[in-house]
Amino acid sequence: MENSTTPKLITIDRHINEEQDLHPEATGEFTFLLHDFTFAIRLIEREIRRAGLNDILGLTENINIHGETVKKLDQFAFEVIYRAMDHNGNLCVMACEEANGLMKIPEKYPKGKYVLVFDPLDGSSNIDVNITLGTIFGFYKRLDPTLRTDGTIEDVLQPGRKLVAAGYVLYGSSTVMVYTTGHGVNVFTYDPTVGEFLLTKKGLKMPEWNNQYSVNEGYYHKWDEKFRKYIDFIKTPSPDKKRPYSLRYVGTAVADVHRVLNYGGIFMYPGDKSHPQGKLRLLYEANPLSFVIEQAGGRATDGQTDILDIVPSSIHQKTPLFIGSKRNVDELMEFLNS
Ligand code: AHM
Ligand code: MG
Repeated sequence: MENSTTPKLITIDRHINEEQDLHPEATGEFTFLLHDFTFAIRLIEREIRRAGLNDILGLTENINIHGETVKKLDQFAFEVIYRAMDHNGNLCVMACEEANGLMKIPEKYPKGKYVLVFDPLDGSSNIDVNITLGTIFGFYKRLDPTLRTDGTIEDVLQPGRKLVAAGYVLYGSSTVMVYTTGHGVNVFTYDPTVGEFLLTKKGLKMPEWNNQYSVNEGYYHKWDEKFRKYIDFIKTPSPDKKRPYSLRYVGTAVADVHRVLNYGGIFMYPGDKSHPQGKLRLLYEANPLSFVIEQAGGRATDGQTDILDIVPSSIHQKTPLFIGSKRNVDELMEFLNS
């Protein structure tokens, strides 16, 4: 039987091991971390796929730090990730959209050299209506990796440029994990029959341009003049038929950015009169998504600074986000800088 051209079947664990082999200095700690993280993701994926059957839809009685009512599935995802990651000895601290302060590693467990930041369930408003959800994550090395003490706020407040790995999981028509360690973007698709993530795209590069845009245009009246002009421009028909652009908006950042990653175009969540910093969080959403998009050849900015160069000053800091194909973001910047 001819099998020399058949692509290799690679699980995410195998892929992580192979990447580790490229770094002789690697201790294997990071491999363990990702192994535990993908285990948590499998549990979340199982719960999402059974949502509606397992009394998990709807609200809890808790209000989170952002004043939003926490949904049951949000709470579940948050707890599962924390419980899968708190005891493996490789993390020194975690921070997450749903927790008020830093999430410490319990005293009884050893502390390691990595920091985890995450948005356990992105797209909460879509939970009860069967629309695509996501999980976003990023790993940093702590500032002094030789320490074995609790991680500090300084360990968490590092710019996105310092991420050692980041990505997201998209619970869509299938579940995919999109992941980078700074050596290109790899996509793994979950096979629920065997419980494994399998490598389905390696070194993904995004289109340089596309005439699709994604933004909550209901806020048009609150945007500043320059941004409105850009939106008016991309909707105005042009003789070469490249405009008007098509609008696509799911309302789950992971889903909107994933479409942009694959098809090209631009996703935007700008600041506005009542929310100058927009809605999305720098640490848990903008940074990991921007790391992926840059690694795929795209661009991400807050309108002035590349997202990955912003030095955070607080863990729940928000930022305007303009992210996508390089030429699309460049075009927007011409309007913002005019
Ligand atoms: P969440 O993490 O609480 O779900 O909030 C973030 C979500 C993003 O996924 C999405 O892009 C945005 O909120 C949608 O906000 P809006 O409803 O204002 O368009
Ligand atoms: Mg979110």
